[in-house]
Amino acid sequence: MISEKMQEALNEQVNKEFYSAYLYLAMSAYCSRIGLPGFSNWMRQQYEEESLHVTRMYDYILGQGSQVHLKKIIEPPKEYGTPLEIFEQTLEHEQFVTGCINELMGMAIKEQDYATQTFLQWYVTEQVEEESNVNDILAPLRMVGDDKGGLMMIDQQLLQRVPPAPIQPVQ
Ligand code: OFO
Repeated sequence: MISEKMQEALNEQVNKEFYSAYLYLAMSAYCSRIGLPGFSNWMRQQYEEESLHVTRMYDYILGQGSQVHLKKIIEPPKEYGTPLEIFEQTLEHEQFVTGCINELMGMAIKEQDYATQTFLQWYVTEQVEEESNVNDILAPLRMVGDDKGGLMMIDQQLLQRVPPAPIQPVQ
């Protein structure tokens, strides 16, 4: 059982995870449009990963006997600038999501909601990985700057990203 306040907060987070998925799909389309198939692939796999974040939280809300409330998803931008700018925006977004997860965890601690704390711990760990993955791409992007050859090499590496493994269902 979770509180109504927690139910509402988790539903808000479901919406934010949906937005993340939507944002990365829009970025994938943008990268494809500007001729960067590797960047497009990376964003497409990120979209798949965010979709798993959504359904994991959705399943938890239902499993707690609570109500899922699917809200309107904000429209993501159409333009994202240079490859470096795309990943700067990605990092900024992931830092925002980390803050949201931390707030949720703070609420679960305050409410002595141990089940939700355990559930959210997965997202806390995931956010560390998300930010680290983006930083690992930002570093070479900053190094190559405008060098087209360097950007093409990074694009080839990003083409290697494979679809995420399915996430274990929440008990
Ligand atoms: Fe769901 O982790 Fe990114 O946004």
